[in-house]
Amino acid sequence: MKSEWSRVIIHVDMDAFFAAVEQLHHPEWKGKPVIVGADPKGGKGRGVVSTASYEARKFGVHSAMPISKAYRLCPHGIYVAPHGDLYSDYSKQVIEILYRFTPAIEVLSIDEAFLDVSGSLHFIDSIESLGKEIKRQILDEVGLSASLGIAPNKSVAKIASDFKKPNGLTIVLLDEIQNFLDPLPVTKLFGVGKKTYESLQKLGIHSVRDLRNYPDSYLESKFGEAGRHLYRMARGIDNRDVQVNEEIKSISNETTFETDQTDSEVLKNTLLHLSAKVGQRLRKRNLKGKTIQLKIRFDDFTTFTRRKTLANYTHLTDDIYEIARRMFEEFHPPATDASSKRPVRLIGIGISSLVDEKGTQISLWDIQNEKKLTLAKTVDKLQGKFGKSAIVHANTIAIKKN
Ligand code: TTP
Ligand code: MG
Repeated sequence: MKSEWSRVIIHVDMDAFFAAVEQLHHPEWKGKPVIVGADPKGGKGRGVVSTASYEARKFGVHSAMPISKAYRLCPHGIYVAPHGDLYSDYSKQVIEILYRFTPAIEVLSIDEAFLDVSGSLHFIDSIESLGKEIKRQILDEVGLSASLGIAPNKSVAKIASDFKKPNGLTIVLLDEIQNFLDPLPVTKLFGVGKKTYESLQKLGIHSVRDLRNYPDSYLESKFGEAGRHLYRMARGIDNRDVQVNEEIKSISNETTFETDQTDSEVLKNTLLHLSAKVGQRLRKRNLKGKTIQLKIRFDDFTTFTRRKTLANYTHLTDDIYEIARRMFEEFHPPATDASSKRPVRLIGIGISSLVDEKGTQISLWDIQNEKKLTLAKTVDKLQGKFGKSAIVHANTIAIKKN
């Protein structure tokens, strides 16, 4: 492949994803303004727009807009409540297609992913035909349209996928990066939020080209570390690798004490705190595990691990703690006095043999899907459902502080 491709990174982003899935399920909604989000209640509704079909965007409706405003702009629109499970299902189908092209995939959210196809180039005729093929397979097999950006790095690829939405395919070669970025508004650069944009505007910086007039040192003096980031982003410099989502085989948390501990109460409280953390992480990922591991490192750095496999899968803090405590007491028997106990430097709890909540072996996608599920599950809901362990968690933090 040509030398302008040091690496080939593809950013895939589905078009109007939630709305497009709704249109797929209701063919009569195709070509119409579909708005997914809160109930507009005739203009009096509270809440926001999740997304809007491109037909609705023509009226000015967009994500995160108050639903009441959307209703004013587009009263004849088709308003739909979100169907999270359905979107997850489609997301899974799309990701499965992407895996045909490379195993080097980083799923960013429910509807976007980076692919590093640098290693697959000898299989293909051209970058363009590869991009077209990915889009074709998604459209033919799933029925949805995606926009792709292809570039030598992640940040340029992401900007490129957004460049010709919907149904776009934008390829930016290494020596085209600067010409591609220069005319764009700085808001297109990764990390330029509202605040940074306002500060940049005050300096008269609107486009990427404007930003490039300022040296590294000036931007750093104005914005600190973020200034150096801006300098690099404006030049399309980004060496970050695609972070391949790996299957999670275990979940663990550990704590190193500032001073070595002999106090069993402190140690057990720490175990409880760690159990709560592990439990929360399992529940958040809709996972359960069967094998609990205790890790303990003493003041002389000797380290032991103990494992115990339960009869049933669990994601409960209490179950994890109970087993961990019993294993811990092998090292620190409750009846012995503190002076004869070895000082502990580090203590950790892990859980493995993971399955999803329904008890089936977890697949790679289920792990990636965890990120997406957090979109739909609000923290409130999580805390409401698992309030007890959230409180335990808080208590044990407090105990540690005292
Ligand atoms: P996006 O990819 O940002 O938006 P989109 O796919 O709807 O439209 P496009 O990419 O063509 O511009 O987000 C993906 C999905 O995430 C979106 O369909 C709905 C959801 N979402 C929200 O629920 N709230 C939000 O504020 C945003 C931005 C997205
Ligand atoms: Mg999208």
